[in-house]
Amino acid sequence: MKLYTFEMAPNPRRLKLFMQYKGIDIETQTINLGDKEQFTESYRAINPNCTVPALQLDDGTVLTDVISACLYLESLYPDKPLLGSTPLEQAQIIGWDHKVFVDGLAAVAEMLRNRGDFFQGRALPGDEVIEQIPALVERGQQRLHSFFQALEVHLVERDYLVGNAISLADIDAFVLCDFAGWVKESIPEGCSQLQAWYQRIAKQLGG
Ligand SMILES: N[C@@H](CCC(=O)N[C@@H](CS)C(=O)NCC(=O)O)C(=O)O
Repeated sequence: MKLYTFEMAPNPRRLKLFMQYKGIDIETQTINLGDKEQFTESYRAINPNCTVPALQLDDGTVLTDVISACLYLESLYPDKPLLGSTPLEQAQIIGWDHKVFVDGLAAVAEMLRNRGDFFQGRALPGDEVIEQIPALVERGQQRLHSFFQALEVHLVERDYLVGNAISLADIDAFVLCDFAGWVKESIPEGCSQLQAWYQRIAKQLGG
């Protein structure tokens, strides 16, 4: 297997933390998004979507979504499960992970990509020209604030988003909290449950 990634970007970081927690080590090649290496012909041949991460399997199949790479790796490396141990846990983890992606990570991406020169014509990932819509910056901020509140409410009397152990949903929400810093947002002062959960997850992920 070979992993194409750019570790500091949020989606690659989700997969990195998942693999790190489970002790999975895979040959890795960096695709530098800062230098726009995702658009080179050689990388397009691996992932025509021009996004990272991409996990290339030994038979040449390429998984281009974090969730599919995690599901695949969880089957190969079942120790320290991060996708649940019962059918109900599995369903709830996928549900929360979906919310984190759509309501959290996408909200920050909406704020980040709809302003500034770097993302001009690239308001969404991929090589299609998508113009920025500056009004989406404020909408993204509203969505992010609502989601932080939703997490705060959910975490009352809970140590983890689902069940009694860390899961991919926690890892992805943790990445979201750090990604919010890219648009100068952070866990709101009043969200004490979320703050405590963040410290708990940071400790388990090793800082
Ligand atoms: N559906 C993909 C999304 C991956 C994605 O959007 N990755 C971003 C980095 S966080 C990317 O490659 N962006 C390339 C670009 O902005 O051109 C997944 O779930 O992994």
